[in-house]
Amino acid sequence: MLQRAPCGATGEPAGYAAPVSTPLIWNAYERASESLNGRWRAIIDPYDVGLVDINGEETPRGFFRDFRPRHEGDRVEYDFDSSDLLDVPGDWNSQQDRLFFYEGAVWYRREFDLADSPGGPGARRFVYFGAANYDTRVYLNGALLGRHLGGFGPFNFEISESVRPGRNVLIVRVDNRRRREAVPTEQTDWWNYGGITRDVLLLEVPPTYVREFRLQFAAGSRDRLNGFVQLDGPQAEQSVRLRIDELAIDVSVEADSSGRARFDLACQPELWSPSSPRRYDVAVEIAGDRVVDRIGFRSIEVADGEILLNGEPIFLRGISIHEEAPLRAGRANSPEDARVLLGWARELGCNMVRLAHYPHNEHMVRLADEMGLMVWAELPVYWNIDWSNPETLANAEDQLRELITRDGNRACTILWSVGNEAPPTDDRLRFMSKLAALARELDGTRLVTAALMARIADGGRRMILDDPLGEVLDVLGCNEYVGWYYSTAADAELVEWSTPYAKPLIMSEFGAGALQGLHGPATRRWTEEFQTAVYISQLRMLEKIPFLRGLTPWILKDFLTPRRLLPGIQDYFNRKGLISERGQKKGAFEVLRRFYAEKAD
Ligand code: GCB
Repeated sequence: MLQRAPCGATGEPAGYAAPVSTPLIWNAYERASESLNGRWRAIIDPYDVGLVDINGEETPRGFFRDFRPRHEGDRVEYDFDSSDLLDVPGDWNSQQDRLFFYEGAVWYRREFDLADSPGGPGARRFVYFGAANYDTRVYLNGALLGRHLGGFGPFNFEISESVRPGRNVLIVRVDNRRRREAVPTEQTDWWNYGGITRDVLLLEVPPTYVREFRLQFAAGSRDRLNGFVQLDGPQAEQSVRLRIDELAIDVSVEADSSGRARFDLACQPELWSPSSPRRYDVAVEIAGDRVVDRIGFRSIEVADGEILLNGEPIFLRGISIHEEAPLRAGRANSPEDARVLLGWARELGCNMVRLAHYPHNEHMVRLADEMGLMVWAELPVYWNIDWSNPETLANAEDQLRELITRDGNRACTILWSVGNEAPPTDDRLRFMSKLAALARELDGTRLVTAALMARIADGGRRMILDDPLGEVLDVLGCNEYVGWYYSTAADAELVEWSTPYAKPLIMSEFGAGALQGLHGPATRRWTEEFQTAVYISQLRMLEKIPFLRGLTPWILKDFLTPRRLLPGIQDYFNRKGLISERGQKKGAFEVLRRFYAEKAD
């Protein structure tokens, strides 16, 4: 969520619902750009000395000013030039031992020389962040550009007015302290990686440019493409040309005075599917700007309790994944990380991945699109959110907007999940229903889901999925841990499932913890055999659920979390991975792989 730069040098924004300062530029990687990735200077500032004085008031000596002593006797108690270096993109926790548990502020500095503008006079420039966790303030040449809240969404600021020829100083303060009112809130079961965790780009666009573009099948159709273009700039009212050469499409539409142009075309492209992830180069052209996106077209619907991909019932063979690097502790942030993670999912026989519990980086989604892996995308509306706080809702809504703006053209994304495992209170129902409604308003072409929890009845013999939120979802998700948090593995096979909703169910989580390489009887917790036994009986139980249409077990790989403290076993890792953090597969991987091989079409 973006906030307008308030008056004053640093000053606190008035509230979470403050207006957006610079609308998000879609498809940043396809623009003329310069990468600002690399080694940035960083000052670790646990007491916020760079922001406030001893009374907590805004300090006139804020670090964003990048002061240096003017003479020998001058007092300046920080110095970017001799400070540490941190990698961007990258979480700070995995870069220095002393930052492993750190939650607080870090000031980053990156200097850059403005290259000659290939776009010529009048070109507009933006600084774009794939994500930074969580509360980010961005300053250019000593002035605040604005602030962004949220750890997993892209954001950008226009710097056309403040950037100057020659040397420029970009200073970014990132604060990852957990807050009650934040999304996510204080408690999560994953590492609170702080820092500028995704790519940073300097974008250049013409004075009037294509800011956003969406093209997908119209809801319910496979022969009509529907979408819009949003122009930004002084010449917003002009002709917009849309070209898909491979489909012999070349049409022009007039944008209205707000820069909006709408498309509705009869067209029968080859369909995108896991077995044939066909995509087309789609070009949008206006006077002075041209952007290309590679887009696949498919339909996704529910009917009679089935999930229909391109009109055919499909069973979702999924796995849940955290955005953690495959072979080193830390946030995943590169195309290579995505290739390993999604390669493992493919090896498992998946046709779908659940990117839990927040929007993952764009490399991941683009690669899934290319590989033909369907995606469940999720908002970090997790556990005990501040449901009755309107600013928290506004924040969650903004995170949803960022996600849909970024990924609205990805055929792979079939499900928007508005959250995970929240208690069925009225406030939460209202909050998550609003998110579901917003998802539909912004994108009527995909399905809305959430990971719910079932009610345990008859001493564990019956599981009833009657969470009232089920009413507003297209697809039910459910997290259950029969055989791990309750009952035994053997009990799983006796459990009967029911729901009052005539809707398809994806079992969005089940699993058990095992330390890779630890062997013993199947009754001994933490052994691979224990985990395998849970998978075997879970899969038998799941086979008997008549409305089950998919599963995304928990989870592909062991991941860091401050909630898992058992020495020698967990050591801050959630051990429910099918693969260890060193990339070694556990026995249960093979159990699921075989199950999926049998289910494969
Ligand atoms: C859940 C949560 C997930 C946890 C998992 C666990 O239900 O959705 O984030 O990591 O259980 O391991 O307990």
